[in-house]
Amino acid sequence: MSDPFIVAAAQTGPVARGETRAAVVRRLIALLRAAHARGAAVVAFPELVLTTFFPRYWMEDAREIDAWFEREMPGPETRPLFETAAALGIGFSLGYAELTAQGRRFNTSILVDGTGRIVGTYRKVHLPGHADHKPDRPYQHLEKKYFEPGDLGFPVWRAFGAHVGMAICNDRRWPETYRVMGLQDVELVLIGYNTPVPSVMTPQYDHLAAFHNHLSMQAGAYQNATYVVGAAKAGLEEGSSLLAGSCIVAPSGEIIAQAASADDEVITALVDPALCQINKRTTFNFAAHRRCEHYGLITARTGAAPPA
Ligand code: ING
Repeated sequence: MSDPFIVAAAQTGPVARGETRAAVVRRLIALLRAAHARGAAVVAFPELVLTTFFPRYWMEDAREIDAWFEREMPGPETRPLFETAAALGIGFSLGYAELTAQGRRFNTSILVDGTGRIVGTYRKVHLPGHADHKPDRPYQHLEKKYFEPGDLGFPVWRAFGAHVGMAICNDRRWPETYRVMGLQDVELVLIGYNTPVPSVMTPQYDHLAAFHNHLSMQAGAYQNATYVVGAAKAGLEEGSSLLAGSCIVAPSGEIIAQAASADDEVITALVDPALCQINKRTTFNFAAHRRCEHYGLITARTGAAPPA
Protein backbone atom coordinates (compact mmCIF):
# COMPACT_ATOMS: atom_id res chain seq x y z
CA MET A 1 0.00 0.00 0.00
CA SER A 2 1.43 3.37 -1.00
CA ASP A 3 1.92 6.30 1.34
CA PRO A 4 -0.56 9.17 1.48
CA PHE A 5 0.27 12.25 -0.63
CA ILE A 6 -1.23 15.66 -1.26
CA VAL A 7 -3.14 16.40 -4.45
CA ALA A 8 -4.08 19.88 -5.69
CA ALA A 9 -6.67 21.27 -8.05
CA ALA A 10 -5.44 24.44 -9.77
CA GLN A 11 -8.59 26.28 -10.73
CA THR A 12 -8.04 29.08 -13.22
CA GLY A 13 -10.10 32.16 -13.84
CA PRO A 14 -11.05 33.23 -17.36
CA VAL A 15 -8.59 33.03 -20.26
CA ALA A 16 -9.21 35.89 -22.69
CA ARG A 17 -9.48 35.16 -26.40
CA GLY A 18 -6.33 37.17 -27.07
CA GLU A 19 -4.35 35.92 -24.07
CA THR A 20 -1.08 34.37 -25.20
CA ARG A 21 -0.10 30.83 -24.21
CA ALA A 22 3.01 32.29 -22.61
CA ALA A 23 0.85 34.49 -20.37
CA VAL A 24 -1.38 31.57 -19.43
CA VAL A 25 1.64 29.39 -18.67
CA ARG A 26 2.94 32.08 -16.33
CA ARG A 27 -0.37 31.83 -14.43
CA LEU A 28 -0.14 28.04 -14.38
CA ILE A 29 3.42 28.18 -13.04
CA ALA A 30 2.29 30.49 -10.23
CA LEU A 31 -0.46 28.00 -9.37
CA LEU A 32 2.03 25.13 -9.56
CA ARG A 33 4.39 26.90 -7.15
CA ALA A 34 1.50 27.62 -4.76
CA ALA A 35 0.50 23.96 -4.85
CA HIS A 36 4.10 22.89 -4.25
CA ALA A 37 4.33 25.27 -1.29
CA ARG A 38 1.38 23.39 0.18
CA GLY A 39 3.08 20.05 -0.26
CA ALA A 40 1.25 18.83 -3.35
CA ALA A 41 2.79 15.92 -5.26
CA VAL A 42 0.46 16.36 -8.25
CA VAL A 43 -1.72 19.23 -9.55
CA ALA A 44 -4.80 18.95 -11.78
CA PHE A 45 -5.20 21.80 -14.28
CA PRO A 46 -8.49 22.50 -16.14
CA GLU A 47 -9.66 21.35 -19.56
CA LEU A 48 -8.39 23.35 -22.61
CA VAL A 49 -6.59 25.56 -20.10
CA LEU A 50 -4.06 27.13 -22.53
CA THR A 51 -6.69 29.13 -24.41
CA THR A 52 -10.13 30.56 -24.10
CA PHE A 53 -12.90 27.95 -24.48
CA PHE A 54 -12.92 28.29 -28.30
CA PRO A 55 -15.73 25.74 -28.96
CA ARG A 56 -18.08 28.63 -28.08
CA TYR A 57 -17.21 30.17 -31.48
CA TRP A 58 -18.38 29.15 -34.97
CA MET A 59 -15.29 29.11 -37.17
CA GLU A 60 -14.84 27.85 -40.73
CA ASP A 61 -11.30 28.91 -41.58
CA ALA A 62 -8.98 25.92 -40.98
CA ARG A 63 -6.06 28.14 -40.00
CA GLU A 64 -8.19 30.02 -37.48
CA ILE A 65 -9.38 26.75 -35.98
CA ASP A 66 -5.93 25.13 -35.90
CA ALA A 67 -4.47 28.15 -34.10
CA TRP A 68 -6.27 26.89 -30.98
CA PHE A 69 -4.47 23.52 -31.11
CA GLU A 70 -1.06 22.31 -29.91
CA ARG A 71 1.07 20.42 -32.43
CA GLU A 72 3.69 19.43 -29.87
CA MET A 73 3.60 18.88 -26.12
CA PRO A 74 5.60 20.31 -24.57
CA GLY A 75 6.05 23.04 -27.12
CA PRO A 76 8.00 26.28 -26.83
CA GLU A 77 5.30 28.03 -24.76
CA THR A 78 4.51 25.08 -22.48
CA ARG A 79 8.08 23.87 -21.85
CA PRO A 80 8.57 26.34 -18.95
CA LEU A 81 5.69 24.62 -17.13
CA PHE A 82 7.31 21.20 -17.56
CA GLU A 83 10.72 22.52 -16.52
CA THR A 84 9.39 24.27 -13.43
CA ALA A 85 7.42 21.18 -12.41
CA ALA A 86 10.46 18.93 -12.84
CA ALA A 87 12.63 21.35 -10.87
CA LEU A 88 10.08 21.27 -8.05
CA GLY A 89 9.55 17.50 -8.36
CA ILE A 90 5.80 17.95 -8.77
CA GLY A 91 3.55 16.25 -11.33
CA PHE A 92 0.45 17.60 -13.07
CA SER A 93 -2.39 16.88 -15.46
CA LEU A 94 -2.98 19.44 -18.24
CA GLY A 95 -5.91 19.84 -20.60
CA TYR A 96 -5.32 21.16 -24.13
CA ALA A 97 -6.47 20.88 -27.74
CA GLU A 98 -4.29 18.27 -29.48
CA LEU A 99 -3.55 18.31 -33.24
CA THR A 100 -1.73 15.07 -34.10
CA ALA A 101 0.91 14.62 -36.82
CA GLN A 102 -1.79 12.74 -38.76
CA GLY A 103 -4.05 15.81 -38.59
CA ARG A 104 -6.50 14.41 -36.03
CA ARG A 105 -7.95 16.74 -33.38
CA PHE A 106 -8.73 15.75 -29.79
CA ASN A 107 -9.70 17.39 -26.51
CA THR A 108 -6.78 15.94 -24.58
CA SER A 109 -5.32 15.69 -21.10
CA ILE A 110 -1.82 14.48 -20.23
CA LEU A 111 -0.41 13.16 -16.97
CA VAL A 112 3.13 14.35 -16.22
CA ASP A 113 5.21 12.86 -13.39
CA GLY A 114 7.55 14.69 -10.99
CA THR A 115 10.44 14.42 -13.48
CA GLY A 116 8.55 16.22 -16.28
CA ARG A 117 7.88 12.99 -18.22
CA ILE A 118 4.48 12.42 -19.85
CA VAL A 119 3.32 9.13 -18.32
CA GLY A 120 -0.16 9.09 -19.80
CA THR A 121 -2.48 10.64 -22.36
CA TYR A 122 -6.28 10.72 -22.32
CA ARG A 123 -8.57 11.98 -25.09
CA LYS A 124 -12.09 13.13 -24.17
CA VAL A 125 -14.63 10.44 -25.06
CA HIS A 126 -17.94 12.20 -24.33
CA LEU A 127 -18.20 15.30 -26.55
CA PRO A 128 -21.24 17.44 -25.65
CA GLY A 129 -23.00 20.05 -27.73
CA HIS A 130 -23.39 20.06 -31.52
CA ALA A 131 -21.45 20.23 -34.81
CA ASP A 132 -23.75 22.61 -36.73
CA HIS A 133 -24.00 26.40 -36.45
CA LYS A 134 -26.82 27.57 -34.21
CA PRO A 135 -26.74 31.35 -34.86
CA ASP A 136 -29.77 32.06 -32.69
CA ARG A 137 -27.79 31.09 -29.58
CA PRO A 138 -25.69 33.58 -27.57
CA TYR A 139 -22.75 31.21 -27.98
CA GLN A 140 -22.10 27.82 -29.54
CA HIS A 141 -20.87 24.56 -28.01
CA LEU A 142 -19.01 23.01 -30.95
CA GLU A 143 -16.88 20.26 -29.43
CA LYS A 144 -18.49 17.78 -31.88
CA LYS A 145 -17.25 19.97 -34.74
CA TYR A 146 -13.70 20.64 -33.55
CA PHE A 147 -12.78 17.31 -31.90
CA GLU A 148 -13.00 13.60 -32.62
CA PRO A 149 -14.19 11.33 -29.79
CA GLY A 150 -11.23 10.01 -27.85
CA ASP A 151 -9.64 6.79 -29.16
CA LEU A 152 -7.69 5.74 -26.04
CA GLY A 153 -10.49 4.54 -23.75
CA PHE A 154 -10.19 5.36 -20.04
CA PRO A 155 -6.70 4.22 -19.04
CA VAL A 156 -5.32 4.09 -15.48
CA TRP A 157 -1.60 4.46 -14.76
CA ARG A 158 0.67 3.75 -11.80
CA ALA A 159 1.85 7.22 -10.74
CA PHE A 160 2.64 9.06 -7.50
CA GLY A 161 2.36 5.72 -5.71
CA ALA A 162 -1.28 5.28 -6.70
CA HIS A 163 -3.52 4.18 -9.57
CA VAL A 164 -4.32 7.40 -11.42
CA GLY A 165 -6.78 8.09 -14.23
CA MET A 166 -8.08 11.15 -16.04
CA ALA A 167 -11.34 12.37 -17.53
CA ILE A 168 -12.41 15.64 -19.15
CA CYS A 169 -15.45 17.76 -18.35
CA ASN A 170 -18.57 16.09 -19.81
CA ASP A 171 -16.98 12.68 -19.13
CA ARG A 172 -17.62 13.35 -15.41
CA ARG A 173 -21.39 13.17 -15.97
CA TRP A 174 -21.27 9.59 -17.30
CA PRO A 175 -21.04 6.68 -14.83
CA GLU A 176 -19.28 4.55 -17.46
CA THR A 177 -16.27 6.90 -17.23
CA TYR A 178 -15.63 6.07 -13.58
CA ARG A 179 -16.62 2.39 -13.75
CA VAL A 180 -14.17 1.56 -16.54
CA MET A 181 -11.44 3.13 -14.39
CA GLY A 182 -12.90 1.51 -11.28
CA LEU A 183 -12.44 -1.86 -12.98
CA GLN A 184 -8.74 -0.92 -13.23
CA ASP A 185 -8.64 -0.27 -9.46
CA VAL A 186 -8.38 3.51 -9.87
CA GLU A 187 -7.66 5.47 -6.69
CA LEU A 188 -7.43 9.03 -8.05
CA VAL A 189 -9.28 10.55 -11.05
CA LEU A 190 -8.09 13.97 -12.27
CA ILE A 191 -10.76 15.94 -14.19
CA GLY A 192 -10.55 19.38 -15.79
CA TYR A 193 -13.70 21.18 -16.91
CA ASN A 194 -15.11 24.28 -18.65
CA THR A 195 -18.84 24.42 -17.88
CA PRO A 196 -20.75 27.37 -19.35
CA VAL A 197 -23.74 28.54 -17.34
CA PRO A 198 -26.34 29.01 -18.82
CA SER A 199 -25.57 25.88 -20.75
CA VAL A 200 -27.97 27.02 -23.58
CA MET A 201 -28.76 23.33 -24.10
CA THR A 202 -30.72 22.73 -20.88
CA PRO A 203 -31.93 26.07 -19.50
CA GLN A 204 -34.34 24.14 -17.26
CA TYR A 205 -31.39 23.01 -15.18
CA ASP A 206 -29.15 26.07 -15.15
CA HIS A 207 -30.07 26.74 -11.52
CA LEU A 208 -28.72 23.26 -10.69
CA ALA A 209 -25.40 23.57 -12.54
CA ALA A 210 -23.30 23.62 -9.37
CA PHE A 211 -25.31 20.77 -7.82
CA HIS A 212 -24.98 18.58 -10.95
CA ASN A 213 -21.26 19.33 -11.07
CA HIS A 214 -20.63 18.04 -7.58
CA LEU A 215 -23.30 15.29 -7.74
CA SER A 216 -21.56 13.77 -10.78
CA MET A 217 -18.11 13.70 -9.22
CA GLN A 218 -19.29 12.66 -5.76
CA ALA A 219 -21.29 9.77 -7.23
CA GLY A 220 -18.36 8.65 -9.36
CA ALA A 221 -16.03 8.78 -6.38
CA TYR A 222 -18.35 6.92 -4.01
CA GLN A 223 -19.49 4.22 -6.45
CA ASN A 224 -15.91 3.38 -7.41
CA ALA A 225 -14.19 4.04 -4.08
CA THR A 226 -11.80 6.56 -5.61
CA TYR A 227 -10.68 10.13 -5.04
CA VAL A 228 -11.91 12.55 -7.71
CA VAL A 229 -10.40 15.98 -8.36
CA GLY A 230 -12.33 18.53 -10.43
CA ALA A 231 -10.40 21.60 -11.66
CA ALA A 232 -12.46 24.33 -13.33
CA LYS A 233 -11.60 27.06 -15.75
CA ALA A 234 -14.04 29.52 -14.13
CA GLY A 235 -15.43 33.03 -14.23
CA LEU A 236 -16.72 35.35 -16.94
CA GLU A 237 -14.72 34.40 -20.03
CA GLU A 238 -15.42 36.47 -23.17
CA GLY A 239 -18.99 37.06 -22.04
CA SER A 240 -19.62 33.41 -21.15
CA SER A 241 -19.92 32.57 -17.47
CA LEU A 242 -17.99 29.39 -16.59
CA LEU A 243 -18.90 27.41 -13.46
CA ALA A 244 -16.33 27.33 -10.66
CA GLY A 245 -16.78 24.82 -7.83
CA SER A 246 -13.42 23.07 -8.18
CA CYS A 247 -13.28 20.34 -5.58
CA ILE A 248 -11.56 17.26 -4.25
CA VAL A 249 -13.84 14.34 -3.40
CA ALA A 250 -12.87 11.47 -1.08
CA PRO A 251 -13.71 7.80 -1.79
CA SER A 252 -16.56 8.21 0.71
CA GLY A 253 -18.16 10.69 -1.70
CA GLU A 254 -17.54 13.60 0.68
CA ILE A 255 -16.14 16.86 -0.70
CA ILE A 256 -12.94 17.43 1.32
CA ALA A 257 -11.75 20.61 -0.45
CA GLN A 258 -13.60 23.23 -2.51
CA ALA A 259 -12.69 26.46 -4.28
CA ALA A 260 -14.11 29.65 -2.77
CA SER A 261 -13.61 31.88 -5.83
CA ALA A 262 -14.14 31.90 -9.59
CA ASP A 263 -10.54 32.85 -10.29
CA ASP A 264 -7.02 31.38 -10.12
CA GLU A 265 -7.09 29.36 -6.89
CA VAL A 266 -5.32 26.30 -5.50
CA ILE A 267 -7.11 23.80 -3.30
CA THR A 268 -5.41 20.77 -1.74
CA ALA A 269 -6.28 17.59 0.15
CA LEU A 270 -4.56 14.46 1.42
CA VAL A 271 -4.97 11.37 -0.77
CA ASP A 272 -4.68 8.17 1.26
CA PRO A 273 -5.02 5.15 -1.06
CA ALA A 274 -5.76 3.03 2.01
CA LEU A 275 -9.11 4.86 2.36
CA CYS A 276 -10.08 3.59 -1.10
CA GLN A 277 -9.73 0.06 0.22
CA ILE A 278 -12.56 0.48 2.77
CA ASN A 279 -15.26 0.20 0.09
CA LYS A 280 -13.16 -1.60 -2.54
CA ARG A 281 -13.03 -4.52 -0.09
CA THR A 282 -16.66 -4.31 1.06
CA THR A 283 -19.54 -2.33 -0.43
CA PHE A 284 -17.89 -2.01 -3.87
CA ASN A 285 -15.92 -5.22 -3.91
CA PHE A 286 -16.61 -5.64 -7.64
CA ALA A 287 -15.44 -9.26 -7.76
CA ALA A 288 -17.76 -10.27 -4.93
CA HIS A 289 -20.88 -8.38 -5.91
CA ARG A 290 -21.09 -7.47 -9.60
CA ARG A 291 -23.16 -9.68 -11.91
CA CYS A 292 -21.86 -9.06 -15.42
CA GLU A 293 -24.32 -11.52 -16.93
CA HIS A 294 -27.01 -8.86 -16.43
CA TYR A 295 -25.10 -5.80 -17.67
CA GLY A 296 -24.99 -6.61 -21.39
CA LEU A 297 -27.18 -3.71 -22.51
CA ILE A 298 -24.62 -1.21 -21.22
CA THR A 299 -22.27 -1.95 -24.11
CA ALA A 300 -24.64 -3.67 -26.54
CA ARG A 301 -27.03 -0.70 -26.88
CA THR A 302 -26.00 2.96 -27.44
CA GLY A 303 -29.34 4.75 -27.24
CA ALA A 304 -32.27 3.92 -24.99
CA ALA A 305 -35.13 1.80 -26.42
CA PRO A 306 -38.47 1.65 -24.57
CA PRO A 307 -39.99 -1.69 -23.60
CA ALA A 308 -42.05 -3.40 -26.37
N1 ING B 1 -18.87 21.39 -20.83
C1 ING B 1 -20.09 21.08 -20.23
C2 ING B 1 -20.02 19.97 -19.18
O1 ING B 1 -20.33 18.82 -19.41
C3 ING B 1 -22.49 20.70 -20.44
C4 ING B 1 -21.19 20.82 -21.20
C5 ING B 1 -22.89 21.71 -19.55
C6 ING B 1 -23.24 19.58 -20.60
C7 ING B 1 -24.10 21.55 -18.83
C8 ING B 1 -24.44 19.40 -19.89
C9 ING B 1 -24.86 20.40 -19.00
O2 ING B 1 -19.68 20.34 -18.06
C10 ING B 1 -17.95 20.58 -21.42
N2 ING B 1 -16.84 21.19 -21.89
O3 ING B 1 -18.10 19.39 -21.54
